[in-house]
Amino acid sequence: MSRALQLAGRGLFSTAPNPAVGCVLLDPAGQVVGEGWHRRAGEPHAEVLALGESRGRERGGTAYVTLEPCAHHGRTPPCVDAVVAAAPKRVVVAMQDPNPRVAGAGVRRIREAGIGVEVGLLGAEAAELNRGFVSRFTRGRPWVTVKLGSSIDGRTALADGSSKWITGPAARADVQRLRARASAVLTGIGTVLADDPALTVRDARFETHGREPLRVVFDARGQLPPRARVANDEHPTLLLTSKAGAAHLQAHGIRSQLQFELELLPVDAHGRLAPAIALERLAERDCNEVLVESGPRLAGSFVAAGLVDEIVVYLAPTVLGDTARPSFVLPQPLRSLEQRSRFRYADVRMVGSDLRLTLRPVEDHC
Ligand code: AOF
Ligand code: ZN
Repeated sequence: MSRALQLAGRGLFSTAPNPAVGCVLLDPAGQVVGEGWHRRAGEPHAEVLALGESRGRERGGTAYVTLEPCAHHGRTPPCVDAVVAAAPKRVVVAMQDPNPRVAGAGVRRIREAGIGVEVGLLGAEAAELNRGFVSRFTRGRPWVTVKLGSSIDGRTALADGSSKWITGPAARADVQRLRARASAVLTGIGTVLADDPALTVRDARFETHGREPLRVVFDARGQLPPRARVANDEHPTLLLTSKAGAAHLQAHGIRSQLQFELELLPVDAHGRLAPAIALERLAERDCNEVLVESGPRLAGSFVAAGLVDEIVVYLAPTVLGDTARPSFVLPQPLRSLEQRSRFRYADVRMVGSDLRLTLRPVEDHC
């Protein structure tokens, strides 16, 4: 199963919206006779590729699959039929498929065919690999990672907005890995106006097989400037705005000149777009993982809404002082320490000359 997970990981940057899945087949003597991993949505699933390699030698042996074999007709026929026809003695599955079109039906079919089936081996690792896919089906929203580059005093830019380059080249290259696994990279109009980022994946180390993250811009008031890079290239961009914002873009001719898709969202009393609703819409668009690369307000609104699953901070060994911009601006100041969001350090390591901290929320027990 460990090998199957390793194979599955090869699809990490390319399978979305599908999950990354790996399969290893053993013959009755315990020899590996077939391996497969899912590469792209629309292409064959892991089991079918592994069976193509083993060509019958798996009969009476064992099949290891990191996700329950599918039982539905999607872009490809059900894998469970192929698995049952191959007649292994035993099928070991790391985790059940959260997709309601499968959801236990694959495991049931194998059992009904009289083949031994076990679920749960390295299940946590399999779920972590497909955290976005699992989140989309179980919570109706994507997995959310917030990325920050800051000084040791938590500052991300000088007061005038200048922020290139606080962290080093290795940290910036590492961000490419985060982008490459994301279905969407989300930012605010403030960042577009200040930095004009391209938010694209341009690193051959992360093979996306042509898939690219959707760039999503929160722009409640419709301030997208005509020359914004996110709206002047061939990569896909989605602008989330309000009714008033859309009218503003229309009135300024922005809508017709540029390359982007528009989606209207409701606004709160302060004219702000709600992150929770935006995430629901992104899940409806099959987004598994979202990377937030924004300024302090949008990042702060995600944290305050309890919508952050992971924070990745690249901490540069420098001090920018109190007039520089903070990492997070919360929509409401905290009135007591009890209100603070709590995280734990899940991983800490050096990336070039910077420190990379990975944080996960502490689950509330109250
Ligand atoms: C498997 N093995 O390798 C994958 C599975 O549209 P399709 O046909 O590609 O089906 C996509 C769904 O199939 C996906 O949402 C998930 O439930 C399952 N993915 N299943 O048995 C695989 N990639
Ligand atoms: Zn399948």
